[in-house]
Amino acid sequence: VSECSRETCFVPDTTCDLGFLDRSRCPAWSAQPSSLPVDGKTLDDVLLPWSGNALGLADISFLAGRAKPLTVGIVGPHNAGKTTLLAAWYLLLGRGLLLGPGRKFAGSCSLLGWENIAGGLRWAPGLQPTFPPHTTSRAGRAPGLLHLAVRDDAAEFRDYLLADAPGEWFKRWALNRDAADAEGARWLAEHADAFILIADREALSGQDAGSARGALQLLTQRLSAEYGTRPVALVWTKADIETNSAIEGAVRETVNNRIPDALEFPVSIISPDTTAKGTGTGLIELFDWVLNVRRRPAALPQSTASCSDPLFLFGTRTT
Ligand SMILES: Nc1nc2c(ncn2[C@@H]2O[C@H](COP(=O)(O)OP(=O)(O)OP(=O)(O)O)[C@@H](O)[C@H]2O)c(=O)[nH]1
Ligand SMILES: [Mg+2]
Repeated sequence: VSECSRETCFVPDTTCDLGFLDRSRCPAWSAQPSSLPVDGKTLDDVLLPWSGNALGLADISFLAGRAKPLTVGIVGPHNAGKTTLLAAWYLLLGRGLLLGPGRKFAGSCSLLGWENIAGGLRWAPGLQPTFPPHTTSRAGRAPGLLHLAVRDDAAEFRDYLLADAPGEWFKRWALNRDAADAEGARWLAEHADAFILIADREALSGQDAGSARGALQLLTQRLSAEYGTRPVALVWTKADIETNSAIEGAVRETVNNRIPDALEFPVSIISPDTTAKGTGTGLIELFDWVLNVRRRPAALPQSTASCSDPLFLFGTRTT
């Protein structure tokens, strides 16, 4: 909970959003003078506009000031492997294997957030790797957006925001687009530049495969009504698990019918025996797809003016 009365201010997590380095001078802060100083932080500490944790909606404005980040919505049911996918990417990034030739890591404002989800997967000698704990619906600064900046050989710089949202949101959103507790899913549907639709191979081959299929088909229908012309990847997670081809075929058919241009990627954090590097299956290929997502260029209105100078073209009125 912020100590400031303003909803968009998260002092002492981040800096004062009105720009006051000396908090006692901020009119919104002085409403609660008794709460100074906080957590051993003195007034002289200069705070950054980010805390390092996963970013919330109010936090991304300072990032968007540089250039609009490309936002990727990872859409899928509960326990489908969404967070694991992000964690696996982070660990590959740390080993220098994720970005491929010609691209370089250029910073992140949510390293702590990445570390939080990936810490459990980090391998330590003598320990079995474990999966991240379940992510629950969180209120407030959510969905958790993980930030990554990438620079390529042509010195082109890009910010990416990868959304780690809980499966519950999408379940409610699939049933009812306007559900009160699907706010986060709606935000993603509106703002994402690309979608990763997660199909959980474990759920689709297990005991409740029928209901998992139904839920995924419902989610596909919802997404198909929302994605417009944005790129969609259909990702089969837990690709190491035996498939139920009838169920998988039914899901594939629904996706092909509803979102015909969706590309398919099977991924798994388990590497096939032949690769000694331990890079999993399909993870790097999928991230390469993410890196190549581009926003559609803005469409300018058709001009009916007959002026040949582009500077005056749109200002000219034809009467
Ligand atoms: N066999 C196998 N299991 C996996 C793989 N990736 C994830 N899992 C399993 O999937 C479970 C759930 O993973 P999460 O990443 O937490 O799922 P999630 O989609 O983030 O779930 P919510 O946040 O609750 O919506 C893990 O505990 C693992 O058991 C994989 O590649 N192979
Ligand atoms: Mg999760």
